Amino acid sequence: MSRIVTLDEFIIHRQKDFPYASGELTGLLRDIGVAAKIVNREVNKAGLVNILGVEGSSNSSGEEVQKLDMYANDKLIDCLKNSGECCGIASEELENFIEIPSVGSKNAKYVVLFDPLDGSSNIDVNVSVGTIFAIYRRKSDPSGPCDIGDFLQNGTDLVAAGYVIYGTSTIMVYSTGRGVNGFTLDPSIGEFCLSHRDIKIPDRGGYYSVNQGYYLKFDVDMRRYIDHCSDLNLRLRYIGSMVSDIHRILFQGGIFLYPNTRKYPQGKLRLLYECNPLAFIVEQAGGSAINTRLERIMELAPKELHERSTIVIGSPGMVEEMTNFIQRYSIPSVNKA
Ligand code: AHM
Ligand code: MG
Repeated sequence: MSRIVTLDEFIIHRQKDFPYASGELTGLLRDIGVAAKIVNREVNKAGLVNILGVEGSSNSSGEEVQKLDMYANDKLIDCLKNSGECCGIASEELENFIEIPSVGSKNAKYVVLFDPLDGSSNIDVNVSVGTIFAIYRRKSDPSGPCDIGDFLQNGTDLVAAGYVIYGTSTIMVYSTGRGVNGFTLDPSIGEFCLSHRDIKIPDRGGYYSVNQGYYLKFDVDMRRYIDHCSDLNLRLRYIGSMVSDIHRILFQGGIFLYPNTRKYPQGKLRLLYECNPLAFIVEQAGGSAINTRLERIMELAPKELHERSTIVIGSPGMVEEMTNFIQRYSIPSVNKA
């Protein structure tokens, strides 16, 4: 039997890959791992305690906030505050970023952005949800407070990103720019253990993921591509929890699309804490991620914290094929995001 490698061991071992690493990033990833275990505990007992359902307030985009969203948000903030490696946090559930006061004499070098519980409309019905995170090195002077410029960085500047899925098992997948690895939580020992080493996405797959209920609200190029997927007898899988759909595609191949609709002319998903970290993971695994203007997601220059983007992401052969449809069928006058 091969030896179990825990997340902590793996992170510390990998620290040696970075010539000037001094352990801060290692500490941050471990903090996120701890928060994920706490969130996992609550997600798993959500049916037993009064934590399900709508909290009653709205988030920065006017959507209903679920109780577990806020719980996950608070636990991530608490854990990231502890080690003093993070100087600022931005979250889907916070209108503005928050500054983290320095711990002792440490000048924290990193900011973290996250969607604490992606797919939260699924919580009440026991469907997988997940945490998505993105870590950047701050650009501002480390001796002072962080500023908005630290958060509005391109995906190409990401230092690390990943996600945790609270599903049939709880899995953390992350990358520091040297491949993608997955860790499954073993509840009996309370540790994330290396279970998926150096994940590589297949060039093509048998699945496509899109909210086909919006078919008539999509542009003609998107409709043609969806018809093509159907002609190929691809299987439609759409969980309503992007992180879970991407997780399946990472292993089995496929394509995920959230294009512009009439309701969301810029796309629905958030560039900074949904699209960019998942694009980073998928690219690191050999896949592709673009918007419907055929721009690479990771190269988009963000203008605001809660900016939305269209996205086409997944197996490289399928994203390329989708690109051909956009080039062939897009109507130039249509104002796409
Ligand atoms: P959330 O972060 O508020 O849960 O919203 C993001 C989610 C994605 O996980 C999912 O793919 C998408 O919204 C579903 O949206 P729709 O119901 O419009 O298809
Ligand atoms: Mg989300």
